[in-house]
Amino acid sequence: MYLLYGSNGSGSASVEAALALSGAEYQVVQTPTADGMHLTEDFKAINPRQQVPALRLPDGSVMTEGSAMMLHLADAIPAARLAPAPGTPARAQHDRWLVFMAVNIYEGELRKGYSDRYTDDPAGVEGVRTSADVYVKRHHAILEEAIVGPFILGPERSMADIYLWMLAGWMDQEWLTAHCPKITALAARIAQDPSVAPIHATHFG
Ligand SMILES: N[C@@H](CCC(=O)N[C@@H](CS)C(=O)NCC(=O)O)C(=O)O
Repeated sequence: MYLLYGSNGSGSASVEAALALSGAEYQVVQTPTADGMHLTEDFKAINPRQQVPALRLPDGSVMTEGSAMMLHLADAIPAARLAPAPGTPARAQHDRWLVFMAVNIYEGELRKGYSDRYTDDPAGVEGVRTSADVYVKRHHAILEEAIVGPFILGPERSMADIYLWMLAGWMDQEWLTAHCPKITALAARIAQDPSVAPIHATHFG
């Protein structure tokens, strides 16, 4: 049994969708960041960084970093076929784009959402937010160009697509529809999957 420490609208959405699509046995331990549940001593013992998601594996060990969880689940549950086989060129591209999204787009979203943490100057907060917004959009545009279609790598859905569905959900939908039609369509396909639809409603409804 996997235990996913998560919060609605957070980076736990992609891991929850990955667990559901993998057919894994799992439970979500609600850790709402809006209520400060990630700041408790109990949660600090689970993730010293005091962020969600955190994932407790069936052996009791804990991992953090949502993108690493996606890669781990792909390899731990290969029957779900949510990533190309390890060591193949296709897998290299899969991992490339997943990490691209984690270190650029997710990171940029944090600068948008927690702008005050990125400057000591109160007058600079809005500038951090607006430059992060431009940065996130620029990286969506790069990804848009790279999508083979209908999914990132071609006809097969992968963990990278599930991750992109989450990031797309955080975007201004009007901007995304106008500038990134491939991402918009891909995210809609993931959202409409019967296993993901209730998770989509919980995180983005
Ligand atoms: N690098 C981490 C980032 C996790 C993260 O920033 N989570 C946010 C929610 S999306 C969080 O817990 N924020 C609460 C806080 O930082 O106070 C990952 O990719 O999983």
